[in-house]
Amino acid sequence: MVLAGGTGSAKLLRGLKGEAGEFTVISNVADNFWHHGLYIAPDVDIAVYTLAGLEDAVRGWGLRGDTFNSLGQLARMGEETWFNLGDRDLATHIFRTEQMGRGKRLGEITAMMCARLGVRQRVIPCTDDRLETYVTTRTGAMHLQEFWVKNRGEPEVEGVEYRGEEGAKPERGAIEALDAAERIVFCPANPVTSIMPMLAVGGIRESIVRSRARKVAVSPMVGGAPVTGPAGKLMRAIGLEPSSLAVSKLYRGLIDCMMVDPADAHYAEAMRAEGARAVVGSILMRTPADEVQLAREVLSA
Ligand code: FO1
Repeated sequence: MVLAGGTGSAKLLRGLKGEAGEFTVISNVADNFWHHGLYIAPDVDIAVYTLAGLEDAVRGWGLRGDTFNSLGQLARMGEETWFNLGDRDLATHIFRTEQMGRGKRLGEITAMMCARLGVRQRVIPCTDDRLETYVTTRTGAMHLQEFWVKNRGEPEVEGVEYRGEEGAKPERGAIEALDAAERIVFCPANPVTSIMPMLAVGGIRESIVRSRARKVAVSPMVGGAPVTGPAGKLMRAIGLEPSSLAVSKLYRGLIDCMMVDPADAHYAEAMRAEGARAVVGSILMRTPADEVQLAREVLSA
């Protein structure tokens, strides 16, 4: 069982795909949003595309070899084009939005996508309810995609909120999958925008706490900065230093061990006080061989 966010998670999923065979992914949905009348679910799509072998591994999102002609035409018609929807990627969003219009749940639609794209693993969006990460800036609150993609993560951040967290119920099958898991893996995902929203969904945190599974996290930080993405700025905004130690504090009570880079080996003792054993090794997945190696270590940690 794997808890996954976006681009950082995809690398580990790719490694796990070959090593672990069939497993379940619970995917973050708090960066989902409506755009051009379509419902976009970036983390769900990154997981599905990666497990289907269709992902653009260089960009970390979208489909390999995709083109952007539709976006060009939208620009010509004076529409917003800050979110790069590829021509083939658009098919996913059209399919999802159409199925939603027919009353299908996000979980059902994702299962259909997996079946049709030949994905052997199960991908379960953490909730079918509204759950969205909003970033509070000096000029007001904005959706995570608006902050990160439209504004390139530049605005000063004052806080982070998960809109809808009070009422978000777990998607069908999520709790059962957690309860049945022998191992729960926290991908090296942004803790603030990917893992924490999933933990805010009713019952998910509690299932992980009570689970007797081996619980392993891969740190998304190396030496005081995130490997990718806006995690550093957002962690500071919620009063935490961007470090592996701070991530272990966020995951207190949820994990047995955390894989950290040698640059973070000095946190081992402090992490132990947070209840997590530090497993020091190479966590930077620069090559496909690194992804496989880390997946093996995660499966034996
Ligand atoms: N991320 C970007 O930084 N720029 C983009 O233009 C962009 C387009 C995009 C299109 C489809 C999709 O599924 C994801 C896309 N992403 C893009 C990634 C995404 O916004 C974030 O990286 C994830 O939400 C992080 O979890």
